[in-house]
Amino acid sequence: MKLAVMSDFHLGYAYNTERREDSFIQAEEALQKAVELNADAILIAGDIFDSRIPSQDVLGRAISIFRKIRTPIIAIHGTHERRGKGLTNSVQLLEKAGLLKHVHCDTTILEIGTEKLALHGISGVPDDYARIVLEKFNPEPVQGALNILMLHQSIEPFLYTGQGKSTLKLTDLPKSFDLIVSGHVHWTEEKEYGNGKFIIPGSTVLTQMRKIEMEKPKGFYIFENKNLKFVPLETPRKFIYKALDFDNAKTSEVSDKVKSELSAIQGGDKKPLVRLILTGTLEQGFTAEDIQLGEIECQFRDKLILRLDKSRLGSKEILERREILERLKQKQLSVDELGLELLKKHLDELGYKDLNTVEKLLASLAEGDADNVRKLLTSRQDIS
Ligand SMILES: [Mn+2]
Repeated sequence: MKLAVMSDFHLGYAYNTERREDSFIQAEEALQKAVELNADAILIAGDIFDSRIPSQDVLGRAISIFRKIRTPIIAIHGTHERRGKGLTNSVQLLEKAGLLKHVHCDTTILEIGTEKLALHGISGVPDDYARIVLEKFNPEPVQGALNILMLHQSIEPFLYTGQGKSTLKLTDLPKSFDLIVSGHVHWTEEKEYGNGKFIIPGSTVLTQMRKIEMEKPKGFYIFENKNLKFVPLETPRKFIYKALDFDNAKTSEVSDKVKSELSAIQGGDKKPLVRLILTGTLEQGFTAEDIQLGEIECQFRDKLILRLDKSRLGSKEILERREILERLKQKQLSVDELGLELLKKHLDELGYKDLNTVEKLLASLAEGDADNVRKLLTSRQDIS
């Protein structure tokens, strides 16, 4: 039995931009390649569509692509397609059209020649419920069949959401399956797990532009005789991710460096995707807004698709201030404590070093005692 395992087509992604064709071209390449490689069935681990309610154009194009595939397809829906109870989602719609088999908290058996595939599927659920849903479904391998569990979740350590303590960990997953597949994460991962293997096929289209996606190509897996083979796609655009760090730089220095980096990029027959992250400090008094990037974007518009992030670039004072706020946010201080920290920082710059005075000041401010505030500020007994 030869299976093609893929995920996260995100059909309709960036539909109002020059990248509108990418998701369709790349999904079609994956499906067609699976057919060319004589896959007996194709498994799709969710997020076939990019939006919950795809437009009729997007749905129409998806139907055209799936209609050409004569190989059985089994799919779960992902986080992007999930709708409320009783409402039909877009993957169920494809099932109603006879284009694939949709599975959620269920096991479907497919007989291929003399062999049997038992596909146990859990569609995407909010991460906080993932463990409960898995425990409730509690899939058991079917005797005499190839057993595959397919889900669409954040799984530690591959993606940690940081929200909720109930995020699924790899070790929460049952160990008795031949293969466990998860969608949701957009880059590929492959690991021995329990009696079989665990894989993340990754997306077929680049949506998040993470650095790891530059290192790992887009594609899908072929699973045959319990062996995995990754099949890379040929149609995706080249992706370049680069961080440029500056130290007390002039704005002209930044724009010159950006221009020279962009000039050095070799295009292919498709415009490459370039994500440039500018970090570090500018000379005093300047902010990232002072750098004329519009002109640069114009200059390279015909050569590449640029996403420029300058939110982490600024003068030392501004970055320091932002850092204080970030630290305070992380500490989750009360409003009083937060006020005290900020006031302490500002008074420190003015030369007030005594914590006692600062606390008195804050208390007076909170009580609206302007006279005492004035008195404390004018006495300046503790000035260093
Ligand atoms: Mn996705």
